[in-house]
Amino acid sequence: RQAKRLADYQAPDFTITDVELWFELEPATTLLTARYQLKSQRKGATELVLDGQQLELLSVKLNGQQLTPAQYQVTDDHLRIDQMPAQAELELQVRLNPAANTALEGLYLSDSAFCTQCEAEGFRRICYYLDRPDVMARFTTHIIANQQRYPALLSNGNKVAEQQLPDGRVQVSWVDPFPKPCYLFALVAGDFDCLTGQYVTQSGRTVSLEFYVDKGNAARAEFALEALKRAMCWDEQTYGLEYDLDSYMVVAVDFFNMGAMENKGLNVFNSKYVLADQQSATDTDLYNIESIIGHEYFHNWTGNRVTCRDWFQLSLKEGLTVFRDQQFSADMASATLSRIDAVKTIRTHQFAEDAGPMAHPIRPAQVLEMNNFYTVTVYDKGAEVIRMLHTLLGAAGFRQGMDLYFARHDGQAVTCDDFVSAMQDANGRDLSLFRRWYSQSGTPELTVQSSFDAEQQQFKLVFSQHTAATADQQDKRNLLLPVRIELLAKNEKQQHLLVVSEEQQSFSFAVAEPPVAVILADFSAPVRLHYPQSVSQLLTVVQHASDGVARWDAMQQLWSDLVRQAVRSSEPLQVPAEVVALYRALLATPEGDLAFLAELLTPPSFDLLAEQYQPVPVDALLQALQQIRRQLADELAADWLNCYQQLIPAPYAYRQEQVAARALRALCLDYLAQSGQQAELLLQAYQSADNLTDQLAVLKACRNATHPLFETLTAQFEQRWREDVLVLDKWFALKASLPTKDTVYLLPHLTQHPQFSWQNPNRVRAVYMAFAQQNPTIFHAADGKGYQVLQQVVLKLDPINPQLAARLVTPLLSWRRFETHRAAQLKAVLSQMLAQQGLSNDLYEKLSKSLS
Ligand code: HT7
Ligand code: ZN
Repeated sequence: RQAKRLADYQAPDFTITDVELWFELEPATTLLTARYQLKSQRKGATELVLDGQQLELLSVKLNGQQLTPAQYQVTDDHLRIDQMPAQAELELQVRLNPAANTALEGLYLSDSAFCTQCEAEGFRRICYYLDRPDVMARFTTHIIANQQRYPALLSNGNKVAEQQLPDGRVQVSWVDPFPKPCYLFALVAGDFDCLTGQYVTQSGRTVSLEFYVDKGNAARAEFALEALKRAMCWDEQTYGLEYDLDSYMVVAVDFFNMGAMENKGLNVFNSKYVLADQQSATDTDLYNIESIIGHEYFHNWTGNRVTCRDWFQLSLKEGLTVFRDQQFSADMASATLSRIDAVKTIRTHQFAEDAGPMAHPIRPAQVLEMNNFYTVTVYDKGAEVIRMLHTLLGAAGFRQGMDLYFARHDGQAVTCDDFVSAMQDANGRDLSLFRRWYSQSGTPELTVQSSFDAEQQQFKLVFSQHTAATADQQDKRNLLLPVRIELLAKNEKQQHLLVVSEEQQSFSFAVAEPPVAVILADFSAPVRLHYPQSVSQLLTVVQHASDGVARWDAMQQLWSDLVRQAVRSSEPLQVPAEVVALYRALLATPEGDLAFLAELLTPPSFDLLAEQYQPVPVDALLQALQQIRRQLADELAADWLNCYQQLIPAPYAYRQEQVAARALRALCLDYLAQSGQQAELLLQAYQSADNLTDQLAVLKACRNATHPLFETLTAQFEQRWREDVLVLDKWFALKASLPTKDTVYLLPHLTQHPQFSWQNPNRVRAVYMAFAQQNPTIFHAADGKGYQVLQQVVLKLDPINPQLAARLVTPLLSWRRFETHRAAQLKAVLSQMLAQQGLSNDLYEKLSKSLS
C-alpha cells in the first residue's frame, strides 16, 4: 500500500474547466453521463489518468468519438487514456448502485433519499475524474428522477430549469457559477419537508434559506435556521464576508459519517446537528448545532471561495474555520465557556493524538488514507495555531491579514504557506519561525521557574521549551510561543504578552512584592505547562485572576496535583480543607456566571488525567477520582442540596442565564445522587423537568452514581423515545456508559434493539463511542473484555463502513501508553486485527502505525 507524500506534490498535467452531469436516479442502478472539458496544463502532456473506484464503466467518448476498450485502460483505481489532445471533450457513462453503498461516500441512500458525500475523495466513487482539490471546474448538473418518489431534486448553485420528460420523469437542472473542486459537489433527491427563511445581505441581496428535513420535522429545524441567520450576519460584521448565491440549502440526513459537509450552496448535515427542540435536544445539542451551522457556513469563504491546493493543506480550511466558529460561539454564548471547551478538547484528545502512533503535524507530510486525517490535530490544533496568529497580530492585524488573503486568493486552491504569507505581508511581520507550527508534530513542554529579587523589586520568569520526539518525527525545533501572563500582587495586577522563541528565555518585571503568577492565561499556546504552584497560590489564581480560563485552569491544576500525589504515594486522596471551604463558599450563594461556576467546580475527567501519565495508572486514577467524588459528595451534601434548591427553574428557554443555571443544577444533582439516596428528589427532578437537558441531568447523575433509580428511569425514557432515534441515541449512550461489570454483556443486547442499525453511524457511535470514551472503568477492565468487544465491532464494521471502523479503533491504538498487562492485552487485540485479510486502507493505516 502506497502512502502519498506532500513533498511529491505536482500540479496536474490536465485540468477540467467545465463539467456537465446527467444523473438518472434509481436506487440500485443509477446511470450517470458525465461530460468534461479538459485542457492540458503542461506542454507535451498526453496521458490522462482519472481517479475512479467501484464504478461500472459503460462508455467513453473523446470529442464525440466512441473509444474502444483498447484505447483506454481501467484498473481498480484509475481510467487511463494515453493519447489525449491538449484540449478535448470527454464523455463517460457509468452505472452506480447507491443502495449497496454502506460506506456513505460517493452517492448513497439515506433511508430512501439519495445523497452524496465527496470530501475528501468520494467523487471518484461517482465518476472517473481528476479527484483533487486543485482541479476547479464549473458544474452543471441535471437530475432525472421519478417526481412522486423524489419531489426535491437538489444540487449546487442555482436551479435553472425543470422539465417533464415524456416517460413521466422530471429533469431538474442546476448551474453553479463558482468553479469548485469536485469534493464540494453535492446532489440530494428525496421527499422532504422544507422550512424556508430569508436573509438580506449587507449589500441588500435577498438569499433564500431552505432546510430540507424528514416529513413532519420542519418545526425542529427552526433553531438551526435562526442560527444560520446569526452566522451570516456575524461573518459580515466580523470579516466583511457576504454570501454569494441566491439560495443556501441545508439537507438533514440520518445516515452520515461526520457532522456536516459544506458543499457549495447545498450543505448536507447529520440530522443530529439540525433537528432540535426543547423536548428532544439538550442545551449542549443546541450549542453544537449553532456552532456547526456556523462552521459550515463560514466554509463558504474559508474552504470554498479559497480552497486547498492538496489534501495535506486541509488545516488551511479546517483550522481556520474551526477558529472562526469558535469566535462565533464565543460571541453568541459564553466566551469563557467556549474557550474552556476548546482547551479541554486539546488537552484530552489532541495531546493524546500527538503522544500516540498517529502523531502528525497540522499539515501532515504523508498520508495513506485521507479520511484518517480529519483529526483533532488538523482541526483543533490547527485552530490553536490560527488563534496564536490572532494573539500575536491582534484582532485588527489579523483582519488585515484575512482581507489580504481573500484579495490575493479568491477563486484559487492554495497552501497553508500562502495563508501565513498573507498574514505576514499585511502586518509587515516576519513569521518565518512561526511557520514551524505547520510542519512539526508533538506537544511542546514549557517549563517555567520564577524568582523574586526583593532588593531589586524584580520578578523573574525563566522559560524553557522542549518538544519530545513523536511517532512520526524524531527531530524537533524551538517554536514561537505567545505566552499571556498575569502577575497578581496585593495592590496591583500586571498583564503581559510574552513571545518565547528560544530554548531558554527569561523575562523580568518590576513589582514591589512577590506576585502570584498566572502563566498561559487563555491557554495562549497549545503547550503542556510545567509551573509548580502551591495549593494556596493556585487558590489565589482561582479567586483573583482576571481571565476566567486561567481561574478554571488553576483549579484543574490543583486537582491534577492532588491526584498525582495520591497515585505516587498510594495513599487515599484527601481533599484539602481549603478546597472544601472554597466549594462551600461558592455554593452558598451561587451568583455571577453559573455555567462558569459549574465548570470551575468540576474535577478533570479520567481521560484528561490519563493523558498526563506514561504509563497510565488506570486503576489508581479511577480510584483517586472516586475518592474525590465521595468526599465532595459527603462533606458538602448539605451545600449541594442548598445550592440546588436555590436554583428554581423557570419555564424552558435557550437563554444563557438559564443554560448556566441548568448546568449548575446538574452538577448539584450529580453529587446528590452519589450517596445512593435522594431517590425522591431525583425522581421529582426527572418528572417535573420540562426539557431534555434537565431530564438527562438526572439520568447522568444516576448513571455516575450507579443509583438504583437508573434502571427504572432509563426504562421509562426508552418507552417515551423509542420512535425518535436522535433522542434514543442518548439512551443507547447512557446504557453503554454505565460503569458496572454487566455493561460489557449488555452491549450486544443494545445492538438487538429494533432501532439499532450497523449501517447507521449515529447508532454505532451512540453505543460504542460512549462505551470506549465515557466508561473507562469497564472499557479498561483488567480482564481485557472491553478491548475485545471493541475489536469485534471494528472488524464487523470495516467492510460496511471503513471510515467509521477507523474512527472507532482509536481508543485501542495507544497501547504503549498503558501498564504492562493492559499494554499486552491491547497489543494482542491490535495484532489479531492487523492479521485479518482485506482490511480497508483506513483501518490498515492506523493498525500498522500502532504496531510498528
Ligand atoms: N469538511 C467536512 C469534512 C468531511 C466530511 C464531512 C462529512 C462526511 C465525511 C467527511 N469527510 C470529511 C466537514 C467539515 O469540516 O466541515
Ligand atoms: Zn470544516
